[in-house]
Amino acid sequence: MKRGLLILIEGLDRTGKTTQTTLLFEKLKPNAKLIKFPDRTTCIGQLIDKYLTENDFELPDQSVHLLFSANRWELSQELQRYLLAGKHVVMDRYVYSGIAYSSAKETSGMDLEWCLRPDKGLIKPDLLFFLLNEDPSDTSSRRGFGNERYETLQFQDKVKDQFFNVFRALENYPKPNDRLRVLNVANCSIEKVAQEIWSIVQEKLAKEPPSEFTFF
Ligand code: 2DT
Repeated sequence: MKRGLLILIEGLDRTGKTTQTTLLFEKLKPNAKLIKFPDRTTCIGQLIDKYLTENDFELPDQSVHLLFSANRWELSQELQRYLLAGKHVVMDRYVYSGIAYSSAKETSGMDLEWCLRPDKGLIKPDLLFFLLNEDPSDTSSRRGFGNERYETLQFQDKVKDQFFNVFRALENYPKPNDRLRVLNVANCSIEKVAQEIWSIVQEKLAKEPPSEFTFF
């Protein structure tokens, strides 16, 4: 049986990731699953949620990083099972967010290599979309921005730089790459972005799917 594709959508806060993952999932249904990280429903996910939403709940940055990674490992076998059963998995955030957000915390001494280590061995996506809003002040005007930890313009700017450092380190960015597509979504309608994503996904689906997994 052909295995399913792992399609990941990454980006800064409020760039439309969740909307786009949902729209793509709807198009691929019923042969698809939707996975969002952090998955706040698991025991580890509940701790992460408390950290993100309660300002007085403090944890060392290193512990938080490891919790996010542990949250991915919690779902890793399920993920592999879905893909092997031929289901496509649409994913909202993953390892790239994990590294970019943690390494943007400059005082904690967690560099890219440190951050990647606990995620080593997780399945790599077949397609990775990075939604970029070139004007971050635009993002902040979206509903709900500022409610959670990390949602400040200054921090988002650092995270953006770190995303590109991660892409340089892991995906050979800016050289052409089969996996990574950077989409500038500033001033684009939801429908236009969805269309662009869908045409790239269809192109990928038309090709012979890779039988082997690649891992971080
Ligand atoms: P959402 O707003 O998408 O629910 O994310 N984050 C996420 C990390 O710091 N590390 C990770 O590994 C992941 C997956 C990004 C909540 C916040 O959690 C951050 C924003």
